[in-house]
Amino acid sequence: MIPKLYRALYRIRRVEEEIARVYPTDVIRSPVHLSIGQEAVAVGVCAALEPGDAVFGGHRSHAMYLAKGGDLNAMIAELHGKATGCAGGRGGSMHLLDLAAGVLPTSAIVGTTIPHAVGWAYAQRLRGTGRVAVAFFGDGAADEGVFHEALSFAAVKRVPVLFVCENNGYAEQSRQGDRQPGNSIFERVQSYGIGGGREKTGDVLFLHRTAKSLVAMLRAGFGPLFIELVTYRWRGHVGPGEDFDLGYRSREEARWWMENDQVAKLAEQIRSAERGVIQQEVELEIAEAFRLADAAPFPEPGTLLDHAEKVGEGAWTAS
Ligand SMILES: Cc1ncc(C[n+]2csc(CCOP(=O)(O)OP(=O)(O)O)c2C)c(N)n1
Ligand SMILES: [Mg+2]
Repeated sequence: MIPKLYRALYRIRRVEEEIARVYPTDVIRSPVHLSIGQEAVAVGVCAALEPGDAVFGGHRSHAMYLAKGGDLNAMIAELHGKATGCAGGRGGSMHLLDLAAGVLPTSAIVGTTIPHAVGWAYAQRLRGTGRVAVAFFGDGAADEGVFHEALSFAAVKRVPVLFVCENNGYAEQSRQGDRQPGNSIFERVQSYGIGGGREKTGDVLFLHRTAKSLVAMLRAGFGPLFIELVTYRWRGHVGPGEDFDLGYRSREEARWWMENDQVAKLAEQIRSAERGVIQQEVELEIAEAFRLADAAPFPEPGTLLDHAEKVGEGAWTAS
């Protein structure tokens, strides 16, 4: 399991570092919200899922998309606005999807995919498929009315959905404490009769074990469940750079998280020869994804309305 988790963590870290490196050249036609530092949440949780399960996310979803098995080439092409992108080059970084891998379309509008996850999971319950959904969202999404509406409905209908709140302490540059009473979102969620927990740990092995037992509970009919995972983003809210000079947070605050970097921690637990092979394979895969994205065409202007028509025909319906 450790090599598998390491590969997933290293791959996401390196993909996003590469996005950050090429971003100033303007080949990426999309704002990017990087997950660097937060990867362990998506990796730990998604490793507990089956291919037929589905994940739902928001603007910061590169890690979730890749951890669930989303196609790397299609994601990088999407960021480049190319026709081969996972949303046909029309959506960019905040609108990722890979239906075959169980990545349902993400949205830039904070909180909006939480009810999508609930609806999808409710359909699974009614059909008796045994599949579960995971809704990934941030602490900022808990400020939205739709968050509470979705929790309430999920609790009443005993929906097999795992709510994963990636609490990095900020919504853009505003602190959680300036927007919400108390710091425990899970404490408030319990008033809906929803079980789960709150953890401040980057430990990917712990997160994976926890997610596995929660997912097993969902499949056994004990849904919905909620985990609030305190985490920390190392880069700015949006864009490739750091933003410790903006005055809303300090580098000192990031220190504990950087010292507990899961990519480095897991690397120490793998023999160097095996680690080298993983790193080399991942680097080749990333270089190829950027090469393909660069070479791919932009969408034809004449196809602008293609997907608008297809929505009406139900082409986006996931099985
Ligand atoms: C409904 C809505 N309100 C405001 C915004 C602007 N906005 C984009 S990201 C963001 C912060 C979201 O914070 P959080 O949910 O904690 O996610 P994080 O960026 O920390 O991962 C905001 C307010 C938006 N996209 N949608
Ligand atoms: Mg946040």
